[in-house]
Amino acid sequence: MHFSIISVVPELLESPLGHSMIRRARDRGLLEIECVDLRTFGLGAYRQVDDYPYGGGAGMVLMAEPLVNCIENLKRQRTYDEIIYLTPDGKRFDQPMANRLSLNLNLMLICGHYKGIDQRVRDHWVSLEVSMGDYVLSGGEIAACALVDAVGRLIPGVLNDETSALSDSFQDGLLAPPVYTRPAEFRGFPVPGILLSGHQARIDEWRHEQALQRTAERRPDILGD
Ligand code: 6GU
Repeated sequence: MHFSIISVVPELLESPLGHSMIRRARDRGLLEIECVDLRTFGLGAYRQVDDYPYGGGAGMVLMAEPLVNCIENLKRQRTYDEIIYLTPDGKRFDQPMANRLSLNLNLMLICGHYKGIDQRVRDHWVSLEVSMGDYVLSGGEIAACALVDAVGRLIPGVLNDETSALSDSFQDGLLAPPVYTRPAEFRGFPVPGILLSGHQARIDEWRHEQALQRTAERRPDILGD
């Protein structure tokens, strides 16, 4: 799977996408991530990428021309399944959306900055607008990293234990149950005895009950009925 990420601060993308699982997926060729500096397509001697908003108001707007030149340059190199703009007024990202996006071959991500991007780019070039939640980040880069991580880890072979994505919180509509590791007692606090019992069927049942209970307590909104 290939991601092309357009940003005015590509440095922000490097570390989050350069370690751990995502790094290993890239090293193994399961995941390609290309970060494109929008400034490369900036206009004039100063490589201008933003300008004042028509009608006035605070903040700058990313101009249509550098952005569309960048998008068109990328589109000459591959066929994108989606051109995604990361924005707080987009469709809320969730596990089902991550699952759907993981079925694609090529995704382009556009990180906005300042007051956003010229609306004409959104209207005529962007195919999907995605938000990471109801709060405002100062740019789309951290949101893009979250999307690439959530989607990238679903690509077959990326996780060491391929079944482990299936037991994630949200993947079955429930939060994940609590987990414990050694020692069996820590500062007087024991691990629930059932986990040491060796009865796999009862352990599975206990985990399911814990997941239900945790979801009911913390996220009753995601419980169907
Ligand atoms: Cl995708 N971008 C920005 N700038 N802020 C956000 C967001 C995205 N999602 C939530 N807040």
